[in-house]
Amino acid sequence: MGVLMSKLSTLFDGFRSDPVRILMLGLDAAGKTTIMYRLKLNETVTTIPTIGFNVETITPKKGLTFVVWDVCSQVRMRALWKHYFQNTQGLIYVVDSCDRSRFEEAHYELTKILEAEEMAGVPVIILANKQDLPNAASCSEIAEALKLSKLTFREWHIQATCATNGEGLYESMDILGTYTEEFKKRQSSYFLKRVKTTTSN
Ligand code: G3D
Ligand code: MG
Repeated sequence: MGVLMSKLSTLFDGFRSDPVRILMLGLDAAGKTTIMYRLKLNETVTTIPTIGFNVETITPKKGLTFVVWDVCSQVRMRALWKHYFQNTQGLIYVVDSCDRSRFEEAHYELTKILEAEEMAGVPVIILANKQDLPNAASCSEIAEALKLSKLTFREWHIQATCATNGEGLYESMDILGTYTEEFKKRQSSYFLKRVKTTTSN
């Protein structure tokens, strides 16, 4: 029994250094694809509305590898988001900080995502993007509009970003890395406890 537990522990230690599966969502035109390629290439790419999804492996810092799924977000396609939830270890939720008229919609969609069973406990980083534009809402204004203080049973953080010059992106990925590490540890200890209970019954 002890040997089995220690083998499982070693197995999960191995998982910890595996790439982390990150889902990036948010309303259309919030800046998701721009963020993805800023992180991947450190340059601003010309984007067209995403059809289907983009998936890229990014390494925001040494020893931290994310596989980021940037899924199309036009209204009629949002019903497909749920098909990407399984095995997600971190969520990046991007908000256009200038588009106050859509904060309520952004809140509605975020709530729906986080209510899904597969997303239970998954940490979330909210990117208050387009901070370079005049009249961009602050993080606290967006936090209030998205009712972030009501988020429970998961770690979250809101970060001001500008995808076109990269400001705030690396800091937020660093925090996400820490959160996903904790999430993976909690998942493996939960799994180990379940194995222990099953084998001792
Ligand atoms: P999406 O993938 O979330 O749908 P995109 O959004 O990455 O396609 O970006 C939508 C538009 O917002 C793009 O402009 C892009 O250049 C712009 N954008 C993204 N991030 C920022 C930012 O931080 N600041 C500013 N000023 N613009 C940003 P176009 O003109 O191509 O539609
Ligand atoms: Mg896109």
